[in-house]
Amino acid sequence: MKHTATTSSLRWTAFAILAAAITTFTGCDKKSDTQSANSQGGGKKLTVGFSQVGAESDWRVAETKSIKDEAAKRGVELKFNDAEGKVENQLTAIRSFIAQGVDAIILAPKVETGWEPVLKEAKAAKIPVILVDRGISVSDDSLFATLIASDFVAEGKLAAEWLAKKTGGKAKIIELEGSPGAAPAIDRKKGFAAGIAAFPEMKIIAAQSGDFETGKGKEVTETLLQQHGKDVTAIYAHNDNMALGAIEAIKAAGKKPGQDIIVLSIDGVKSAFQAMVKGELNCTVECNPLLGPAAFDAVEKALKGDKLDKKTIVQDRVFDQSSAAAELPNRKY
Ligand code: GYE
Repeated sequence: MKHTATTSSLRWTAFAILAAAITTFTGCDKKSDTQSANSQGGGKKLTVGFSQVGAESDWRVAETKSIKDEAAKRGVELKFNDAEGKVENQLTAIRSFIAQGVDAIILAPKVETGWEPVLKEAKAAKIPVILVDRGISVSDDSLFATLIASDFVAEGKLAAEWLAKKTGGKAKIIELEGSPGAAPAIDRKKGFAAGIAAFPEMKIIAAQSGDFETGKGKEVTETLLQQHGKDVTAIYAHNDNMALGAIEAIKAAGKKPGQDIIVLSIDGVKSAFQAMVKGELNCTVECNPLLGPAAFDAVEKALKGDKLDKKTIVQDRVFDQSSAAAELPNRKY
């Protein structure tokens, strides 16, 4: 998504001017712009709870930082919970945010299912929930205000298209999947499968979850290379961190990552660009984690009662070794 600091501050200024005008019109005490913008009527500082999955990848660390930085910039009090990869911890965190009476909740849900009861509790308490980065499946979409995320099916397709072009439509692929039940794992698999469907000589010969982590990506690749090492020509990982782990495993097996085996993944974190510059990673499809500004814009709109789109799609790009060196200095995460 093209959400620059400039657009953000323009909107901010417009909002502050509007708030000041309303204050003057209603004859209330004049407050500073910041107080006005943060107040929900009474000059009260906004309190927002953020339930984060964990810190399993560089992407997620960047997302956490973006949300924390944006809260600080806007003078919002952020209650942050790191669920350490456990859905139960996310449910507990959300219930605790509700009990504390936060103004809004930002949720990065680990998996797609199981959210209805807790979201109903938030709705009953009139606390808007903004979903960031991963979608959920619920029967009633009024249970969340909006979802701000990338199109993971499209990302998987872009990865498949890049690989088809690179290999002339011929590859024996190991797929390193993300966390079971997570939207990006489900959709990146779906998109990739759709992308290679037109190429009968592109086959996934093994697929296993590496839970979006470097260490697990390495472990799983080691095992799969022992079983399929002679055949594998490409490894497609649902995120960069697992690809970086796979690169280590390929080296340990005495092969050259990026040459003997093509490695491609999704996210576009700095370490992936470094690996492309070294010639070890071939391609990464960007997935922008800098969701803080859009998340807090959505919080403010939801609290004002403005209508929000149910989904905001973040725009992503494809990078490979031909564009990596030029792009590396521009990477923000
Ligand atoms: O690709 C991965 C992370 O939900 C889009 O989760 C996110 C994914 C991201 O751990 O690195």
